[in-house]
Amino acid sequence: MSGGAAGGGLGAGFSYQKFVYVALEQTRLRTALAPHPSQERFKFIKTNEDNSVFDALSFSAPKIRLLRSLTVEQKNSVQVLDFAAFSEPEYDLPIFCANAFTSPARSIVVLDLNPLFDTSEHKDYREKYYRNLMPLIDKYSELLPWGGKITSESLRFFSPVVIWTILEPTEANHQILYSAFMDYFKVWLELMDEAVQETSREKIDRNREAQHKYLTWRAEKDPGYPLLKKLIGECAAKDLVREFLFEGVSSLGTKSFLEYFPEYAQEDGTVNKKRSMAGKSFEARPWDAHGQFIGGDAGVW
Ligand code: BLA
Repeated sequence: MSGGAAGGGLGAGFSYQKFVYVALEQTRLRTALAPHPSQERFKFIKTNEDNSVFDALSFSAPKIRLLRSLTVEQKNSVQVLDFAAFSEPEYDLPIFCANAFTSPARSIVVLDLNPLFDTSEHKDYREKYYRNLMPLIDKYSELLPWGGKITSESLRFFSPVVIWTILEPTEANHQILYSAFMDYFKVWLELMDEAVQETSREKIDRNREAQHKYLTWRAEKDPGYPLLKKLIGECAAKDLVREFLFEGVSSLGTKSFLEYFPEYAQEDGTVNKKRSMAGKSFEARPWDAHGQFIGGDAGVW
């Protein structure tokens, strides 16, 4: 394929708006989306740079606690997509996670149904949600190959069907990404449709805490944060992260980051600012075709 539309040869010219638009359209075919309270607050995000545009949308629906999307577009340079969906704690649904950072040099992509519970430890959870999804990985493993070494801590938030890839930002790759994004999102919508409400208080509490742990991790360590800080300033970036992107971090639970991730504690009791304590690893995809983790000890915490 050639480099795309006239003048659009740079990958960073490709927009993620269509991804969001079509995903919302697909969602509305199945359920009734209502604006989430955070949507009004984050409608207009003031940026430090004239050429960058933020677009933030958030909704809830029956079974869906929060479905939110953020795109950032900088003319002819950077394009960002951060799209996620979280169920109500009455369901143990995986968290839909689509993150793409595209510059003229490359696209860094994570697309996954992030498990609520670590799939190496919780084999029942792996069987329940991922056993039937392994064909997704067969479909995309050549077109969207494993992106190489990655922050080790990230692995425990990933599922055996995660797409972690670094791509040349061509139009062809953008199309492949679009197709993978839609496939994964439709799977999530199907799981959502089929999900049966949990009635055991204990299980609901467990789901809620697992989601809170995930939100706590991402609100503190998300790789997008430095760029957000640069574009909108530290205060606004913190607010966006805690009250929009990972909304729920202040309300779904009371445990602190260090209670969940004590390995980040410094002697004076503050959180180590390093993104990773364990460093990068996993040169190759650490799951086999059946979704068994084959990455050795480094991935098991
Ligand atoms: C890089 N983003 C990365 C990397 C990953 C992710 C794995 C590669 C570096 C690394 O190994 O950490 C994404 N990591 C994730 C996701 C999870 C995770 C989704 O653990 C979920 C559990 N990326 C964004 C947004 C921005 C962004 C919104 O999603 C900017 C607003 C930027 N990501 C971004 C940039 C890099 C990056 C600039 C490269 C710089 C770096 O590696 O720090």
